[in-house]
Amino acid sequence: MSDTKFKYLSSINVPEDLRKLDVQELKAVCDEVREFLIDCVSRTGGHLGAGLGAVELAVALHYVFNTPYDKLIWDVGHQAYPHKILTGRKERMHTIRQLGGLSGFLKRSESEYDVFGAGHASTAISAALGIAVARDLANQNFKVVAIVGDGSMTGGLAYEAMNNAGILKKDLIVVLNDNQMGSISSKEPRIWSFHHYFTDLLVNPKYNKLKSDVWNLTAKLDNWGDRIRRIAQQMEKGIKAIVTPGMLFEALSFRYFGPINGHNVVKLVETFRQVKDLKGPILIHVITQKGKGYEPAEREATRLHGVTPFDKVTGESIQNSVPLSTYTEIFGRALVEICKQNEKVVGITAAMPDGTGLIYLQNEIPEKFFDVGIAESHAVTFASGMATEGFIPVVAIYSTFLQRAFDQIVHDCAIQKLHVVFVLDRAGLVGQDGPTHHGALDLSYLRCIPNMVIMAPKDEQELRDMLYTAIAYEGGPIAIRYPRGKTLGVGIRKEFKTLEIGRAERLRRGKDVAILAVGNMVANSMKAAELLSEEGIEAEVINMRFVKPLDIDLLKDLASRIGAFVTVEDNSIEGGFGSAVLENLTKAGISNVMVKVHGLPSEFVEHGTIEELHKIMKLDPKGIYEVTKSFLKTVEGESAIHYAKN
Ligand SMILES: Cc1ncc(C[n+]2csc(CCOP(=O)(O)OP(=O)(O)O)c2C)c(N)n1
Repeated sequence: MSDTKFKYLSSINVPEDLRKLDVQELKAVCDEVREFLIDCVSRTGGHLGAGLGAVELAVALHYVFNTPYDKLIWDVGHQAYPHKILTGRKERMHTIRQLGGLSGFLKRSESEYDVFGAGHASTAISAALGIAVARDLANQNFKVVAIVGDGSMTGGLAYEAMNNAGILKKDLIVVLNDNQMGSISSKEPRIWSFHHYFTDLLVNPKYNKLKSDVWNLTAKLDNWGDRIRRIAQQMEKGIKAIVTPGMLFEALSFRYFGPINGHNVVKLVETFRQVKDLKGPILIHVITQKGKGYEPAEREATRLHGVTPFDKVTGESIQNSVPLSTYTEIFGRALVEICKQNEKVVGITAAMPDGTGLIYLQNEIPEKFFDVGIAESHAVTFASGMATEGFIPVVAIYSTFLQRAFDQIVHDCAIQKLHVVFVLDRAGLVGQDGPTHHGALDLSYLRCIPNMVIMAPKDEQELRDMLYTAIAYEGGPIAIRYPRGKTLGVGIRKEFKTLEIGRAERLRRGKDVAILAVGNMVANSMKAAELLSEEGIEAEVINMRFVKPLDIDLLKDLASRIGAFVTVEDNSIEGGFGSAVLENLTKAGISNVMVKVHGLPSEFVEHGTIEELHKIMKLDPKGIYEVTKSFLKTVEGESAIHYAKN
């Protein structure tokens, strides 16, 4: 780090160094943090806009509070890059989100300043309250501060925590970082309705007329006028207090301060100093701008929310290859086509219209599009309600975020056999976002739910057909899971085709081993089969298509011909597709097959590129080939004997 470019930052290694500065120097520190952040992220990629909006907050919080003794709990963690820069990690920022490097979110094992791990939204107030209660039980006296975005305030968990905090009356500060952008949407990112309430009322003509009527009246009352004006001023304050979000928070027993300009670091310091020692739950409402201080990110907050490496001057991505289309895009466009044919179909997202591809529906048929906020559980119950009225909701949620809605899937949807289509993008390993975001569990958590059908397409054509099939299916809930990223480029047929539920597809004939694969593991397994074939091992490769119900007829046929199966999935092997195969074989009384279940281990996989992680997990073609080969060496039976002889 250059001492001339970063005069202050070069000597700030931990917050203690920051606290030695004069408050008037903090603005310059903020400028340097911002510059450094843009420098780093332009090279590494990662989350940009949210961090830029939270620079002054991070500086002021670490300046006023005695961290790490006092505890800062950041929600989500995507806005915490400035916090990382100030807490001993600036020299490693160039490694962020890379294999072996810093995490893009918060991680307790990474730093004592990361008080609570995160990646998913709306958890900070609950965690902070737990920490405050533990503090009091242990007779300690540190401060606890939760920093939460307005987007995260669309998640019900935040209100559950505030309600509980109001009852427990613990000393706890919540900083509401309100940039009026909660949805990752290039069209309508404003989803926190309480914010509208606040601004609407202050510009409401009735409220303003009442104000001026009272004022005009008092002007006519000579001697009494001044006194009444004073009373009127009090009244106005009262009215404001009643009609601002203060009302909501105060009803929950939080003392409300704000709104405060979140980019005025001196003002923030002043405010934090004032409230620091107050008793009970406090809410400080801070107004910020996403992307603050970097023109491209201010202008295009959604595009520059999370980025690949980019040109600092233009803000444009520096990846120059022409991208193949993504599964997200294929799904988004197919849904629009289907919605045009079937008026009952609607699309639902939980604050991720761009990420899930529902943005196409929002652009083309907005009345069929619903962004419910960061509220996955609500999304599922909301969809279930619509389904009772004969609509066909397509709920598009990332695999990792749908974990939030498990009981809603069970209780509100599956028990009632409601026809809701679940579309799980980012299934499998997602790469740089790491363990909080990998979609490693969906096959396990969906498979155990009665009435559920689960599909995984091998390519983009099959994704379209599966969506069509899911919408035509009337038997209850049905899910499609597919990976992050580019499609195979197989080209797509214009018409949709209905697939037979529970029927697999044989892609390659073989006699030595059957590789049963799901989703994006099918293509890798086909390549593995070619590698095996070069060594004289002939693998039969099956595209399973359905993880539930499984194609049991096919399993029986395979078992009659081949003695060794390898199942391949990018889901945890516990409770996933391989487990399904084992269970179904047992149920069918088939015991003459040796099965190798290959997938993700029962551990949280760290971050890295998808290619790196697949390689490490042996889910790339070479890995699948190696796993199959070494499995065959240990298997007894005809195919193994065949292999051993060769
Ligand atoms: C449970 C969950 N759903 C969705 C997301 C994806 N996500 C990451 S940041 C974000 C927006 C958060 O809004 P806010 O807290 O206001 O932060 P901002 O990005 O506006 O600074 C969303 C929806 C998530 N992290 N967690």
